[in-house]
Amino acid sequence: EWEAIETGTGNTVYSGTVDLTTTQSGSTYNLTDGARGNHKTYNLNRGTSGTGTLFSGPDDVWGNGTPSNLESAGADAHYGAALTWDYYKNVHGRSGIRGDGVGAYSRVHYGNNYVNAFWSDSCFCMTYGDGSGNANPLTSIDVAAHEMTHGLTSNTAGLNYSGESGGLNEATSDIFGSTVEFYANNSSDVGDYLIGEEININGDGTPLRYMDKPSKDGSSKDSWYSGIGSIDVHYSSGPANHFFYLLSEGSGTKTINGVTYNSSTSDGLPVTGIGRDKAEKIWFRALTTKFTSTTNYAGARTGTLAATGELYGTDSAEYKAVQHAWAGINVGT
Ligand code: ASN
Ligand code: ZN
Ligand code: CA
Repeated sequence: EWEAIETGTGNTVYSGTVDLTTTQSGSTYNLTDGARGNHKTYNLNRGTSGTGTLFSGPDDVWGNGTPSNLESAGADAHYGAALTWDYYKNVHGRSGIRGDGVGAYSRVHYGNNYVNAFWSDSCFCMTYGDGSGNANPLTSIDVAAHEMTHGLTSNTAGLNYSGESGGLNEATSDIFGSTVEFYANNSSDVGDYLIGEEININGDGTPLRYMDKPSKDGSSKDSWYSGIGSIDVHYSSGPANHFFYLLSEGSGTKTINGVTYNSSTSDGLPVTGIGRDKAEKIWFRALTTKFTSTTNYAGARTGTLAATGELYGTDSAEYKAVQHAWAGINVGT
């Protein structure tokens, strides 16, 4: 049966009212993104297995902006997946997670009071819980892009999810979670170097993670040290997140989109940022052409320097900034 590509309206929980790409089949609309590899968004309706049901209905309006309407989080997830698709396509020239133009799918309303979201290689899909009290679905832009980026990492570098490579895997998801949020340019969920600031995961409105100073979460590390491979990958990601912030924005105090950051270096030396547009190209090139499953922090330094040399030359200000940013988190000199 023929399906027409349509533009519907999503009334999301976190990102206001947005356009969603959908399909129409007869008199029924579906949350199937006909412009992005037919990425579909399903409602698990608090179940924990299978796909549940594809979001569908008689009109092309999805949700009402509150989590109690189960379409609302579906709209967030569909929007986040579309943004992440567009970001990789338009900024990095990659069509879909595998680069083959094929969409993944999303499942929302996983379980009851489930405070997590995750990517799975086996289903080629991402899944979102509704958070504490089912009141804070984990469907913000940065979380969606974080999870989808785990799919990208699996299909490129394949960074093992333990030890230092695991921290680099997690940081890659935080880095592109943040850059997708900036790319979205959404006035309700503005770009920042914070992860999960929308989803109230701590119950007090604070973000899950901070890229300018990762230790602000109480557990993540700001700089590399010899034992970092034995802590949780969501904490050993800290130095690489910090590297990316320093490379993009530089050390010191800076306010962006109303958030004030304060980033210092382990060697006390200043870093001059090269801007996010260049930093994200360096990390993507390193991830997709230099890193392997066993890349550690020292290897990430080597890989990003090689990528930077190819993009900007080894005599460039960009190359020096990459050296200084790694030195600022105690990797190399
Ligand atoms: N939300 C978590 C993450 O993407 C799930 C996990 O621990 N893998 O990192
Ligand atoms: Zn992750
Ligand atoms: Ca964020």
